[in-house]
Amino acid sequence: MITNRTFTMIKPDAVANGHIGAIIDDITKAGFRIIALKYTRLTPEAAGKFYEIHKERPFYNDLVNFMSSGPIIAAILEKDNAIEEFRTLIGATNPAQAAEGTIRRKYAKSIDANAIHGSDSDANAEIEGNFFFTAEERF
Ligand code: 3AN
Repeated sequence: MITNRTFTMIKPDAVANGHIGAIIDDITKAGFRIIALKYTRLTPEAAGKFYEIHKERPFYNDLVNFMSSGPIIAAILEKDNAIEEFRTLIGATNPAQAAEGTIRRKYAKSIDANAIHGSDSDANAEIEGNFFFTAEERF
């Protein structure tokens, strides 16, 4: 099991609002190494599959619609203790509760359009990274 990697997406709101460069700058300045990175767009079907884990939650349909509403950045990142450190860097799911200086506090406007995704476990980081990148791209 890989323990020093996480997976992230810069979500459609942050891409549309012109924050790609600033967010990547925050990520690399925090000491994360970029292993793989792509600018892409999720179809509603792909977004539905990616968020299948949330299928029973009341916000599932809105989440799928939002995540397929425009281009995103997908990336695999590496750093010691990556999952925890990255979730600290991005801040709470609800940007109103995110700590000062976190990516969501700086760039997100609402709990649904919250600028960035960060994996919540090593197992999910691997599943999510595999969703977007081939074995060669993840090397
Ligand atoms: P996180 O991304 O912080 O791990 P999760 O895994 O609980 O949060 O939720 C996945 C995504 O679903 C969030 N990033 C957010 O976009 C959306 N979401 C979570 N909770 C809500 C909610 N109460 N209302 C609307 N969207 C939500």
